[in-house]
Amino acid sequence: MTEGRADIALIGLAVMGQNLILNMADHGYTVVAFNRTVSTVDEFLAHAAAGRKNVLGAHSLDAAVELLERPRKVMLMVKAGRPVDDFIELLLPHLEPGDVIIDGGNSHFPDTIRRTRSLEQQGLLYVGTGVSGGEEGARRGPSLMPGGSPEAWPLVKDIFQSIAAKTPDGEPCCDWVGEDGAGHYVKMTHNGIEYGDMQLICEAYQLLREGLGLSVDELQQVFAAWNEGELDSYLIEITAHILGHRDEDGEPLVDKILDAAGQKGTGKWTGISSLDLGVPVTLIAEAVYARSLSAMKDERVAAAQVLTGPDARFDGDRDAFLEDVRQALYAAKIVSYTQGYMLMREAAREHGWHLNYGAIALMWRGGCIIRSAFLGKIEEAFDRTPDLQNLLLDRYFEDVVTRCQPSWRRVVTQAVQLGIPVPALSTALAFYDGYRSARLPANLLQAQRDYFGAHTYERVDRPRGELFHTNWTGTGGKVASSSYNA
Ligand code: 2AM
Repeated sequence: MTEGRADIALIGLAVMGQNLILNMADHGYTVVAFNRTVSTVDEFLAHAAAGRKNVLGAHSLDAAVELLERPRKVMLMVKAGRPVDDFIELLLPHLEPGDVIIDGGNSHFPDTIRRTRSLEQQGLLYVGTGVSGGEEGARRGPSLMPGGSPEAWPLVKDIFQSIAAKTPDGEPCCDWVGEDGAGHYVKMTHNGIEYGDMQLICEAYQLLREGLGLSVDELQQVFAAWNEGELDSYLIEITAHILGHRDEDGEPLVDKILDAAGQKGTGKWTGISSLDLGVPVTLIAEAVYARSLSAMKDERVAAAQVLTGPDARFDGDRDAFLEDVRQALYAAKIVSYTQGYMLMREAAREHGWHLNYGAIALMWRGGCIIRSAFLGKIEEAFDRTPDLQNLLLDRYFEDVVTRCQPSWRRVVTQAVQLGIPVPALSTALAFYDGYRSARLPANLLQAQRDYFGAHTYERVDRPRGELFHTNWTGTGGKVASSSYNA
């Protein structure tokens, strides 16, 4: 290979990085591989990439960059945080204006905003891309969510869209997301939604297990059947597989797994961002808290000895309840995605991103963990109404929640009576009821705030923006009901 002939360099040869290289090579691109621990480069070439003429190893950054055609494209698949900044620093002396650095790690979006600005000031282009689908996705087709310098998109588009997963219609699950940190923000939101989807499935599982008393085998059949209908998704599919998996002694493995969940932080970031932006993304937040509560295993075991609740089994129509749970799950899922989209819309406003919401659904349609038939419905909704303000107001979703609503209410009611926690299913319903309320009790809240802190309030019979204060106690000086404009 002569100088300047490779299409892209990829730094970071953990499994994700290696698989992306092999995926790119499968699609005819010539890729340079480099890693901090250089011996990994040789191992990769000798084994996983053995015999591939279009995978080149480099033993230094200098050598890696030398092999690239211009403008150069260098993709980082290293640990998020400091290592990304360190590699950018190391790369800078070897690059020139117009070259592109791509970060495919799970970086927090504020870091991507900062890096894009800093590199653009130096004449370089930067892409922060979400990569979802795990190791298998990286190898066979991930969902890719690139954002950053818009001028970089035409330079990486072919490679990205070739290696990305494809929808059932053959469209690539990769499109330009938006400016600076938009790609990593959308990936973060994807992960938050993933937390929510998983929690909803777990609540359905527990209701059926504890409430209905279904066996693991029966549950396996229920989830397999659900996967044939509108809930058709990767997460429901793997749940059915998990429930069918036996331990070495022939017992269901799921029963032997400790009920204390871990997390890596992207769900938490979504929750924090929602609080920062003032968007009620309640379902994802509950999903994060549900993991936190699960992790308090020892405390729960001790509390279970002391605290009591109903000890009831569901004694109604089992088949009807099963169908109720399925419908509740679908309705709550719609609320979760509605909240996720509300969050992205507000983040776009805050950061000046021009997000294409239909394209985001398309990117999530295949390759990633939340892939589902349902995302096709979201894409259709944005096709129908590109500036759709809220998913719940799309005619398809409105119809579904109307249809599922009686079941959803029965399930939440039953869960409360049985004492089975369903934080995600119930917060979704509370959100739905709040969102469709023309009047909420915040009038009283505003009165309380004005009472103790003179925070003022607006009136229903006066224009918005006109503020009033009442001297509620009649003491404390001469504060008449004054009004002024904010
Ligand atoms: P390594 O093989 O030399 O450890 C995933 O961990 C990838 O990120 C690996 O390629 C790893 O390189 C790289 N990585 C982890 N921490 C790093 C650091 N502090 N600096 C550079 N690369 C790092």
